[in-house]
Amino acid sequence: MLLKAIRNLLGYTIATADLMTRFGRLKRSAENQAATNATTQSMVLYQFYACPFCIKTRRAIYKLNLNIETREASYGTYREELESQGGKVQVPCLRIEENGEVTWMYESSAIIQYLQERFPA
Ligand SMILES: N[C@@H](CCC(=O)N[C@@H](CS)C(=O)NCC(=O)O)C(=O)O
Repeated sequence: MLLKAIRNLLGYTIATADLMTRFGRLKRSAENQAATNATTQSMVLYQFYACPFCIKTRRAIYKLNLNIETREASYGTYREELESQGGKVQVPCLRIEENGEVTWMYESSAIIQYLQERFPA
């Protein structure tokens, strides 16, 4: 209980520090950004807001200037969805729906690498 509270406090502190130190986003032409936005519409990031791995992933998404919906999976419907459809409750997890196929990508480093390769600077 106490450990959980400390972990949450730390997580929210890191999340706030992240928001306060976000400089420089990738700039694209209007057309390129519109095409990128269209592609990322098929992606959703399941996350816990104060999880350090999720903060790291959100920061990379910000830097790459990607509009990816986030879903809070620490409780409720999105948690159940992540477990039943993704296979386990572990965040971050990127849900990618393309050509009628759904992929649940776990591991922050794998997600960041995938996004960097898919949307290069
Ligand atoms: N190696 C993973 C670690 C992810 C991880 O440990 N996530 C924790 C939250 S910080 C989690 O999903 N825990 C499951 C739970 O608390 O139910 C990554 O880099 O994504």
